[in-house]
Amino acid sequence: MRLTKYFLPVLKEEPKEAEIVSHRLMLRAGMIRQQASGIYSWLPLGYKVLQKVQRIIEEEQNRAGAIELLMPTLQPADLWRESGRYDAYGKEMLRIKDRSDRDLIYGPTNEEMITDIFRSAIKSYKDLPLILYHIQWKFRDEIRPRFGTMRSREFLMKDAYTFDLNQENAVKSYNKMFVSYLRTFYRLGIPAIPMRAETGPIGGDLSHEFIVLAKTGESEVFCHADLLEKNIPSIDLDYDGDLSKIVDDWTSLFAATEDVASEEDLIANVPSDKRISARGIEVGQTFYFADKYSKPMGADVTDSNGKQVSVFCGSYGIGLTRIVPAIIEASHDENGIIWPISVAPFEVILINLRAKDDECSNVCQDIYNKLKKANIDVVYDDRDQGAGAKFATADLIGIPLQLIIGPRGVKSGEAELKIRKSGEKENIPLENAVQKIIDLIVPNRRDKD
Ligand code: P5A
Repeated sequence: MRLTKYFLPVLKEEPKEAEIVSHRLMLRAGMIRQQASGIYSWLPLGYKVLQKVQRIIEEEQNRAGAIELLMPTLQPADLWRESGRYDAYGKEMLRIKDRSDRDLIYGPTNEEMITDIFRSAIKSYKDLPLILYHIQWKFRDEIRPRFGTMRSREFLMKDAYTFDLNQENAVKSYNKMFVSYLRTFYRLGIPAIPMRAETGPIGGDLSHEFIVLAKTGESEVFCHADLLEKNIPSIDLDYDGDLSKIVDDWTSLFAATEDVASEEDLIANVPSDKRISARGIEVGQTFYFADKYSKPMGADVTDSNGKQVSVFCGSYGIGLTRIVPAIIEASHDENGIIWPISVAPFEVILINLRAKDDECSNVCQDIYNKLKKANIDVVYDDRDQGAGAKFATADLIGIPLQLIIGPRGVKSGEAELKIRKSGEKENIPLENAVQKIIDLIVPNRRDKD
């Protein structure tokens, strides 16, 4: 992509409405635009990040054996009357009438609809276990939407649903999602800690919130410091093997949100030098609620004795539009965003310091072509602007590598390579530039570990 042909409406001034750094930087970097309270457009740069986040989540869900489908945003109220949640959900649910006066809702979640899909097709224990998921917009009429897309009214969620014959198998499915979440957040550059949590309007008696520690986080949390040092299960993991050891390893150390535990619990359960009392961002949550929906909605299967039984279920959410600001909260400096390579909107920015100089532009064009050919996601700053403005934009939008080429370097056969994260700069021979970038990017995409 060439910046002269792109749509990147960066802001010069500090947006006054933004209270936290991620919101400020997403507005300044031209990633989002607010259209109404808690409702946002995703501009090209932001949308590119959101799509990379989505791809990683899909890869890890698929790896764990979940199957993707797509349910609509609008749902008939009658489904929610069957489960009893139409009245129970309260004012957060956006209720709509169509022209025939039928009640619809804009889905805040999909337990009812997936249960309806399940019961229409699955009748036998032989078709279990089953894990289905989709990535779709949700609406919750939050009292206090704030912090940009961190807590919005319309937001993009990945929601998975597991169906099993009995509790023992349902726990195996829960563990699959639990482990896949550890891997997903690691790949997104925000290793998240699973913590015991309240179940709220989703229900059930077992739940974990996946928390990224951050000063600006909305949740008060307590945990054992060793959880920050744990290893993430590798890509060679066998999802059909026994995952209970991994889950036990993570859940045996104390970690809980303030809704289920207190500072006193932390003191009672964790040695003094290992106590963490902090704030965090909830990027995902898992629930096991057995037959809460399957029973009232008649989602039964015949078991091996020919008996009809309600299926045992769980649901598993990740907030995609919250993950983007969560990554920024975890990774930025005073000049702007610092993207992890795995979700960076572009992996490299090629900065032409003299767009009007033919020789310099030819060298840049050649390197640009070679990087594209090598499948490096590159953006080419070919704008006719001063060096200072170009460096400021590159830092603000957080591209991990900056390859800087000017007329002097072209004469001496050198380019400058800057690493956004460390600020390190190095002169490299022009003829090695492409290979050097490949070597820095490809092994750090986190798609092979
Ligand atoms: C699990 C999947 C559920 O809704 N039903 C289907 C269950 N869980 S949840 O915890 O309520 O939401 C899942 C994740 O969605 C994100 N999220 C939000 N993101 C932005 N703005 C909001 N207002 C918002 N509400 C929820 C969170 O990441 C949450 O973990």
